Amino acid sequence: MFGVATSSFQIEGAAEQRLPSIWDTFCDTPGRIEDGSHGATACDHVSRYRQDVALMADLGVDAYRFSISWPRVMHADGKLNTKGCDFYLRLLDGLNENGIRAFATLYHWDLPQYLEDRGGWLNRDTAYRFQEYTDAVSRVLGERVFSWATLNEPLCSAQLAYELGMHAPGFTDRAMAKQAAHHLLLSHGLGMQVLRQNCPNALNGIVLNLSPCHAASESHEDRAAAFRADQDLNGWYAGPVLTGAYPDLIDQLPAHEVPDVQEGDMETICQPLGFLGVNYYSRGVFRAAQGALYEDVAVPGKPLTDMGWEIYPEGLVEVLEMLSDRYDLPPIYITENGAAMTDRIEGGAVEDSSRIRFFEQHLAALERAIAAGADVRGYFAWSLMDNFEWSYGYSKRFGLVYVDYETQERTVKSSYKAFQSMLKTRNDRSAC
Ligand code: IFM
Repeated sequence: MFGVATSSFQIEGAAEQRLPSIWDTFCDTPGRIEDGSHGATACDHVSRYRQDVALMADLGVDAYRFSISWPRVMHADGKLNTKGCDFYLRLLDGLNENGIRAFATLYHWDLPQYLEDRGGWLNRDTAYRFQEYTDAVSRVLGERVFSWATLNEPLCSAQLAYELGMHAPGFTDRAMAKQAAHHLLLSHGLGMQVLRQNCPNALNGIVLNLSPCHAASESHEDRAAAFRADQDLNGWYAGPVLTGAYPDLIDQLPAHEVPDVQEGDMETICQPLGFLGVNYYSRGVFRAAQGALYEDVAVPGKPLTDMGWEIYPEGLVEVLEMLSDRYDLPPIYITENGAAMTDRIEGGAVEDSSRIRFFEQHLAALERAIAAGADVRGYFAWSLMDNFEWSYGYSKRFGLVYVDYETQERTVKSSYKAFQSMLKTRNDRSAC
């Protein structure tokens, strides 16, 4: 199954038709977004979704992964906002009419601001509010959705948002990050219970971002640092979800950084999964550092994307191997993979050959992983179109479709045409 992915805050716009989210507040805070921009309009997808669905139909994808904006579909009193839901009903109808399967993510970082005002993910109650939201939304949209994911990349919602200050709400405290991570994981477990009840025939799961963690040198110290990084970045999320336990790193944390885990939480978090979504972008290289669990280092001379991330296709094989070595796995979907490149529109065209090469290399790596036994059922390119890249604003372009943010004109890039031709060749072959 091949698809493309997006998320609500990054593309939807129509901010005036929903409640504010933590990302509105973050964008309103000077200095938080690199280019000083705001996600309020983004790709104006709420008005232009028909055109965007047509672009997907023309691309020939089997599936579309998008997220639902919690502040669009719920009122602050916990009641469903039926007007907000109508947008998703129309979108889902459009997808279904074109034979495109809907992969809906419930939480891709746009927490309603009213919940942040009550403590956000530091407040255990937010996990129960997530369960309530999951229940309301899955009852209304459930029949039209092929697959539900509870969370997208809880690592980012916890670490980037509470420890590194790079994402909303922008705190810089590891103890907070660990507590937020626990409540996010709890919300996943509570959400899964509801999804199993309301949508037993859907493919229900979670999406994690995973990266191989390499040591900067063969020294014992650097290898130990890379091992800690792996536990902190990968195991902290995959472990609880797939085995019901945090990695051993939990015993090395100072007491005030150990999250409050209540009786039964780990069982709640470890629910049977219909699928595991894996987002893969790059590897990490780590060394030991005074006063830190690990420090990441840039390896000179490696090919980089416009995000400064190393292009490392073999990492996809390594991540899939690591998962199967460690866990009993459900079927896997690569729910995001892609690259920001310095695209230029010239004469109405965008020649993004470096992105085409990126996809070719990663799909070849995926083929190797599947040949080695990985049970991967689908692959989603990030992203359908250029969009609001969080704290980088509109300065980074990941799309197969170029967006002119002044006019909202969409222009398909060469990578879109390459993806389209790959899908067409596949369909022609399977017809023989
Ligand atoms: O744009 C993000 C997306 O929201 C989550 N995964 C990584 C992408 C690129 O940074």
